[in-house]
Amino acid sequence: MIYPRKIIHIDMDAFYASVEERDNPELKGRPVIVGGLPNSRGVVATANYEARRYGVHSAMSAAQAYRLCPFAEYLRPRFEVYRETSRQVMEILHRFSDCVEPLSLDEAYLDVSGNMDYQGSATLIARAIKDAIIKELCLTASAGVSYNKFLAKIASGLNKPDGLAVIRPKDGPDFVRNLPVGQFHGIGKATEAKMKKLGIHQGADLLNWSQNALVLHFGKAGYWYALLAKGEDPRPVRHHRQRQSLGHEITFAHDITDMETILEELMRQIDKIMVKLAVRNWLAHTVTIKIKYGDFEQAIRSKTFRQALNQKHIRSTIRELLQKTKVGNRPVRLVGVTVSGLEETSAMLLQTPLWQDRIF
Ligand code: TTP
Ligand code: MG
Repeated sequence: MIYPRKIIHIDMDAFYASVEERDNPELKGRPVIVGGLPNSRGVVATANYEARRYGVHSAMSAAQAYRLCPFAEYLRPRFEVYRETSRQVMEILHRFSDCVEPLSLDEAYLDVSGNMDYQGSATLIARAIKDAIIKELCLTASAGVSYNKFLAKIASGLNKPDGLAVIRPKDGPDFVRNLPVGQFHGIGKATEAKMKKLGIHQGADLLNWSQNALVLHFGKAGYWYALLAKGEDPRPVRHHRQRQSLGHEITFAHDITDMETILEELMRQIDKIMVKLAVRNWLAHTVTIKIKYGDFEQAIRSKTFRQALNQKHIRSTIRELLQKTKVGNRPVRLVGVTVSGLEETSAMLLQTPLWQDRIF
């Protein structure tokens, strides 16, 4: 079975400056520059979009920013507030996936392949994330939706600020063909200059080079460039919390005695769990079912395998475990299933380029 990914990259707009504008409404509509003060030797941390119109940008000296935009509001950063706001942003993101990888205070990847809400549409999930951030924090974020990290991150920058852009699996390869190499993940100024000398300006030029030729010129990174040029990026979203188990349970609205209904519910749960395992590159060795009967008595049945569980035998195992309970004879109020004995696998997930475009 092939598990493709749905990845969202979230990046807050003009983060420090937006927090300042939010906390001081008098700044609204004016150019705002956060960082070193104009008469200092400091640099610009960020500028809001009004100030950017004058050419001010991050890492520029405060003195130069002042020459470009003397009438801007210059503010010292309030890191404590940005850190707290960042924590709130990440808390919102975790509601949509527990596979969240923060990259900085204002940026994170989410793998939402296992989120079946919003009709399973990553685009609708991204919209919901943006809405929650505006509603709860009064800040705007830009979102990029795609089937890998490389393209999700590019997508979040396409319609900034307050943007939402989707690069669908079927469009990825074409998109990359037209992408300047300077925007490729891992290609910095020096490599970009070297590529230009070799006549490589955009993805399409890279495709004309064999992987071997790229490796000859750029070392191991050549393998990476060859992958990116095809619109591929196998890096999984790496969330930090390590888990011991992954499970799901529900309480029925009414007690249920019918074996098939209960089996069906457990199968639905295990399908979700298997997707979650796959998107994290995890394997599980133990499966446990939990049954709570109508009188609250509980039955736990478990089986461990030397080999990792796979979609096929996990289902037959659940059926087998269920037969060791009184399900079918006694009313049941709650059922749950958990997998444990987790190990991380280095095997990369296969990706289908034309996968599920319809609900991306
Ligand atoms: P960015 O996300 O790069 O920039 P931004 O959020 O200000 O603007 P946008 O994403 O809309 O283009 O960085 C996030 C914050 O990190 C930024 O608000 C301030 C800080 N930062 C610095 O302090 N120095 C820097 O050189 C950069 C790039 C960012
Ligand atoms: Mg940002």
